[in-house]
Amino acid sequence: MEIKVVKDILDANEQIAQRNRQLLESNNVFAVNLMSSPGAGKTSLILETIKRLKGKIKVGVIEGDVSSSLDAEAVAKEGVPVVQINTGGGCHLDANMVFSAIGSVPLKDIKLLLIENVGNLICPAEFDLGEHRKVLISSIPEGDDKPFKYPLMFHQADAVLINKIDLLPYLNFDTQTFSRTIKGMNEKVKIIPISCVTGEGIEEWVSWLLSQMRGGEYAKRI
Ligand SMILES: Nc1nc2c(ncn2[C@@H]2O[C@H](COP(=O)(O)OP(=O)(O)OP(=O)(O)O)[C@@H](O)[C@H]2O)c(=O)[nH]1
Ligand SMILES: [Mg+2]
Repeated sequence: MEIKVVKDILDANEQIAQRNRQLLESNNVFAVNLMSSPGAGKTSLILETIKRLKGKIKVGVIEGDVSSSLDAEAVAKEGVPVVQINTGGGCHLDANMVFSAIGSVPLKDIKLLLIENVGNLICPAEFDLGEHRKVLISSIPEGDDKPFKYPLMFHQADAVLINKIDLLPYLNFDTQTFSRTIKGMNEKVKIIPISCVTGEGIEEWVSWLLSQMRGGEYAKRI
């Protein structure tokens, strides 16, 4: 019986996620679900991405956190529309939370919606939000064994960004083995080493993001 309940929840989530996707597409908005453990660099990446796309593509942001609006305040300073979702203890965003927030996002004015999920490598992988791409940020201080411990997240990601590579000289992290392990689980995944502090790799990330948007049916309108 318990298994059935879980399945019902995920089925209901999937239906709302599809509705979110249709709503986004009818407004020509491309959505990215950014996932990582706490502190891996989701907000830092959002801020870097906004800076690089300034004057090129209008961005909106949905910030998911258990509590506080600190990340949303940092994003708002960049002058982009941002909506905060507080899950009140929940360890992930779900499609219904995003549906509630989307109503406050000016979809007609933006082309790209960045959704910062709650910092957690487990539950966010289970819940489709209606996004077009899932991006996982895995950072050097977390260690290179994470694909073995949280396989679903690595298996589902369209891209894995290896963040904080400026710290490589100080920590034991084997980037090549890490990348090889991920490719073994998910052969189509794009892997980009980045640093939100030095800016290394951010250009490549933004190029990949734009290529994904341009590959979609809304491409010509971007
Ligand atoms: N050295 C280094 N520090 C970084 C880098 N990116 C982010 N940080 C730092 O890591 C800390 C956490 O970064 P955030 O961007 O807040 O991480 P987050 O994933 O949004 O964190 P939560 O929202 O709490 O889950 C901050 O102190 C950042 O300055 C990086 O590339 N290198
Ligand atoms: Mg954050």
